[in-house]
Amino acid sequence: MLSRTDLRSAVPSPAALRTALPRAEVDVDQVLHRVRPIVDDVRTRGVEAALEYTERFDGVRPAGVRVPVAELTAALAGLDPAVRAALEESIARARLVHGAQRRTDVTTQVVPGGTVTERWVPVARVGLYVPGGLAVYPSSVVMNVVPAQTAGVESLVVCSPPQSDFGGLPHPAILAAAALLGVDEVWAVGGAQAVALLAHGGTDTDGAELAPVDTITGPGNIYVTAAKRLLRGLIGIDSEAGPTEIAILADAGADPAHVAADLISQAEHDPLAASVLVTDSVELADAVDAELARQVKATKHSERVTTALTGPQSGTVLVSSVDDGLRVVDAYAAEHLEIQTANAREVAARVRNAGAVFVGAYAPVSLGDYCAGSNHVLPTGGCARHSSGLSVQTFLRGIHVIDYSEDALREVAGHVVALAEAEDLPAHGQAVTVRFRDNA
Ligand code: HSO
Ligand code: ZN
Repeated sequence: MLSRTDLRSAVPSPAALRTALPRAEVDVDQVLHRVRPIVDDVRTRGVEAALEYTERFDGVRPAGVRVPVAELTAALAGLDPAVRAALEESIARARLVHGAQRRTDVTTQVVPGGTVTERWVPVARVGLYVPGGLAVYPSSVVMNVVPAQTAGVESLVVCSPPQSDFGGLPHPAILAAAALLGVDEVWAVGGAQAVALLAHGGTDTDGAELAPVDTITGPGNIYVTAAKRLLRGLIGIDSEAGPTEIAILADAGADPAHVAADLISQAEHDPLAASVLVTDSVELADAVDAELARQVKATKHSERVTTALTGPQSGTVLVSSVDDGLRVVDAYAAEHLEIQTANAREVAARVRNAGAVFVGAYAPVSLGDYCAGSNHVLPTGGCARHSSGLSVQTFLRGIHVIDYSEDALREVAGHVVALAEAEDLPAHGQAVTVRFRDNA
């Protein structure tokens, strides 16, 4: 079922591997010209423009942007108790992990009387985008809200497209998740117009202010991503989210039924999702193919899964050893990487590039999607080579605070003046020497 790339005779260089490996082409640039007028229009006409685009693209026109708090409470009351319990567990584990990861301020004494402190300060207001579309993900509300709250962000707004099936409100599971997390500001708007409204703010139909945000996070379709790219700078963003990816590095000892199930689990997200198996065992590759044929038939979203698994972005890569496999998965830099080999922990410790690493037979990606405590908003499309997933850090800024006494400044004054002269910026040196002229 999966196409094969055979690298058993030689593994190309990391640069050459980038083109040898399967990967979806998602060209955000190509939609920028369609998204720019929407963003500009929402900047000048605000809510009125956003509601017009909502009507055009989502086929529904809510009375206003802000969802009444009573709707959040009602959605939570109507939530299936089993789903509520699962969300509560997911939130508790995410709070545990993210809480332990919040950075603390670091003060370094450079000389007696001279210190530099790195102070971690949360951004003031954050917009969390939660897509509608193919699937509805209350778990993504958890994954966006928990790190922001843990960072100490005081003002949070969740934004999600209104659904005609639910009376022009975002999906009730999204509203319930927001309520469970203590978020009371939800806007019923999606797509590029949502991102533009979050960035610029506006006035709701009832005259209430919709305050602009400082940072926007959360995955979305290509139009949402394009809008985030256009507005980056005015606002901070997380890394751009492309279709989901799973890579599995497995040897002959892996269970083909588990490997196949995990490949299918992420293919289920999107026809463009990528499922990549990297193995040194042809027998395993064959057994996984047989399992895929069997399991795909039985899975609910088999059409979408089949499209994803047979697309050019998915496939099996044959290598001659686990070490070579590591070179391949490092070059690929998957959003999710499972290690299903002997000594999985030791192999996982050698991984350099991945959004998240799942170790051994009992850590499937779905665990991380919902209930591991880790974050599931992760870099895709090879961005794991340079970026991390969403974390408490995304919502903090490290501010350097410089505190020097008179003596500490006097001690280093000569060096400041020398560097200022060398750069032909004598006024810089002057700003130091002026302080010591009287008592020199
Ligand atoms: N695997 C997705 C996240 C998700 N899975 C949400 C289920 N719900 C991207 O990491
Ligand atoms: Zn998933």
